[in-house]
Amino acid sequence: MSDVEEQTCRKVTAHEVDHYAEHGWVKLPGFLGRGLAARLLAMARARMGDDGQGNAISPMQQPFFNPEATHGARDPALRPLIEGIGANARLLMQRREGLGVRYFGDMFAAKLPAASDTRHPGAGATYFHQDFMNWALDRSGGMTFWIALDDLVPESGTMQFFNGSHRLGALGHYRTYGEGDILDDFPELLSRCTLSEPMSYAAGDATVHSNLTVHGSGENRTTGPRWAYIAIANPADARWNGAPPEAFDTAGMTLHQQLDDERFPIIG
Ligand SMILES: O=C(O)CCC(=O)C(=O)O
Repeated sequence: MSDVEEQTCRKVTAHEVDHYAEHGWVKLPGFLGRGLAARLLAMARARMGDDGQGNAISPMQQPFFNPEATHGARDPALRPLIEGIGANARLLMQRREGLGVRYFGDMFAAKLPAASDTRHPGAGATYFHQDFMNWALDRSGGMTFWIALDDLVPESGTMQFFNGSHRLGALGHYRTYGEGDILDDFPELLSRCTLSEPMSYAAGDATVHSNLTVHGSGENRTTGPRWAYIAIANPADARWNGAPPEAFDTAGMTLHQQLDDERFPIIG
């Protein structure tokens, strides 16, 4: 493998682009080489500890995983990967000629073992939801690259997707389902879409899902953290819709402005 490949991801194939368009998600085997996946895992462990709980508790508390923001767009060690992800997002997005892709965020995501006592939130199941409403943007098209940093099996709490659910429109904010999930409000998902099996990933494999695709994952029933790296991309013309997002600070922003280049640089 060349030095360049060791710093970034491979390119998606035409078949993968078609799968994403049809199903709203796609699996990317060998998206990162094993060397890069191992380096990212070492970085995650250095920042979060071997138990995935050594970092500060995130203000954005949710049961899905313990997050550690990585600010990859301004980290020289991560920037080549972020740009590789941007280039792939552009291929998957299939928007108008010349429209770029913006960085939106990236983080390590350690789903903590359900059976052990944890200091952090993040040891629950990821109940089924869409991402779009939480991003406070005026248009969809954005997507999440979810990259396994370790070999992961369904018992680790791996991703599942409702096939084609990206065509069903906006199905509510993930914090509005009380003790339940999206299926309480939208049981028709079960008749209108099939559900993928929980994924198995080798370290470096990824899935990408649209921000309108309903997804979730089970509890981590293993004894160690489930290590993933998540990077999010949006169309370059995305604008703030005026809602208070969890993902970014809106101080100084004006309604319907495009995301700024400083925090959300063009990456593809
Ligand atoms: O890692 C998980 O379990 C959930 C991830 C997720 O919801 C997302 O990447 O949008």
